[in-house]
Amino acid sequence: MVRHDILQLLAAHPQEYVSGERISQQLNVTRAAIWKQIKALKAEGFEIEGQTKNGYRLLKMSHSLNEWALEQALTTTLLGRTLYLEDELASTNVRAKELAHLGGVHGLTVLAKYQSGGQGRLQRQWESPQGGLWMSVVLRPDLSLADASKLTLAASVAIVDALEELFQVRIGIKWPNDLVYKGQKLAGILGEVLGEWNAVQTLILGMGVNANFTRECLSAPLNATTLYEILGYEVDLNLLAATILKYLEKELIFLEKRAFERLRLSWTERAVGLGEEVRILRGEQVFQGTFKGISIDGALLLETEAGEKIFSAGEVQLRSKMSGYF
Ligand code: BT5
Repeated sequence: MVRHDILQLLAAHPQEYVSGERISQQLNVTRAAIWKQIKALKAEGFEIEGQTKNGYRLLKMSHSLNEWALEQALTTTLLGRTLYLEDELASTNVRAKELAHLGGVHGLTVLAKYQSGGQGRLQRQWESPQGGLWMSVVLRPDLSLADASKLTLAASVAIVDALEELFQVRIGIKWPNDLVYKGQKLAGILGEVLGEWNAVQTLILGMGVNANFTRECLSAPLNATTLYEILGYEVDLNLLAATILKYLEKELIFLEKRAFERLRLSWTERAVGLGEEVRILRGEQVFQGTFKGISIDGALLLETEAGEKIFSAGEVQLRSKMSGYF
């Protein structure tokens, strides 16, 4: 793509002018075509200075999602190496499922700048305005169906670690898969097993992080926050996506080596509410006890007066005893 070739050329000479003539010769495109592409790049958020005499120079990379910039930021071997980035999709999970059915490879990653029908678990909605990180990865790991829930645990850990590395913020995991900052939801994960989990096992791992938008972009009743609210500046979404994929790949390698206990401990270290008195809601039933931790399958362990009880995600909701949320 000419646009990416121009970027590549400018990025190879940071802070320096590259003449229009040179770009035109090297890429075999007209000066008018270059100007058009530079305009498009600026609209994507790249800061490019153009001078009639000297040519163009790249001053700042874009913080919005861009295929080329994301590829530059990737350090993974498999995850994100096949990439689809769209301006708008109903849901990246739905698109990833379609691509998986068409033979999409392990690690194939779908991103959208905006989702018109973002999905949460159990048919719930996920609000996905512009500026967020809405990403789904197709995984065909060397694991069994029983291990599927471990992958969503791994995704939670990967997001927490990426945010800590990049922004030194400490995010908590609220069982099973809410990522929260001071009790407010910052990110969520939707893991979906595809079709039959036989010889080829496929799971779609959807990750949504509220990033470069204000709290007002989400509907009022949500107990939510965004990276912009926490940090006070816009983050580089390409770097964020690449760093999450880096940690996810690392967790996946451990999981495939059956190093499950390590993941359980990583998850537990990042969990909120451990050791606290909590209530578990299962339909009309309410259980009360101490949140002891999780089993390796991601089931919640609750110590009640009647002994230890185990709850798997999906069927129940966790509530702090005092307030609605942690
Ligand atoms: C989740 O569901 O938390 C999973 C969210 C997964 C979203 C990603 S984005 C990329 C991929 N493509 C998709 O279509 N989905 C995935 P759950 O635990 O069921 O939480 C859903 C609930 O969170 C909703 O019922 C709202 O109460 C709340 N919510 C909705 N949008 C939110 C947002 N942007 N931030 C915080 N909370 C939100």
